[in-house]
Amino acid sequence: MAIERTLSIIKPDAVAKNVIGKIYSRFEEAGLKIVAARMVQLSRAEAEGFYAVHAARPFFKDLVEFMISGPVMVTALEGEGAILKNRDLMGATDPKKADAGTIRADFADSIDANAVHGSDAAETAAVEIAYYFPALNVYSR
Ligand code: RTP
Ligand code: MG
Repeated sequence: MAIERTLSIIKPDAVAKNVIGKIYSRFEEAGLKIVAARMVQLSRAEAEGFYAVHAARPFFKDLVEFMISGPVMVTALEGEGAILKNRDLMGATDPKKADAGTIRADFADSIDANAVHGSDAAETAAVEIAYYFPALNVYSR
């Protein structure tokens, strides 16, 4: 399988719970490398832009409010099949439906406060990584 990059965001609920390190350990144990990272307090405009694909959905306003409720940890991950691997580690969007042992099953409280974001395809991964990191600040290793 090809080496890919994907964007992870540890959302405000998980940052507030002080589990950044525990979530990073899941990535590392699965063979994903952290190749860029920043803690960011998103502005409303940034959160709306990031989730623009969901702008017409009924949950959009709550999603934006939640994403700006505190700092997030934005991380670029690299590894074999990184996009799908990260989605598997995350578990289902609704933590009640997430498999045992996934990040959302273990750290998320609700479908709104669901601990992590992960890119869902190669195209979105490229756009999302570029949204947060100039190419020079992503370190393949
Ligand atoms: P994410 O983009 O954050 O990684 O989450 P995802 O792919 O698993 O889910 P997505 O469909 O992209 O939805 C983005 C976020 O919107 C919230 N959501 N709420 N109430 C609802 O029915 C609902 N559906 C989605 C979730 O917080 C989800 O992470
Ligand atoms: Mg999504």
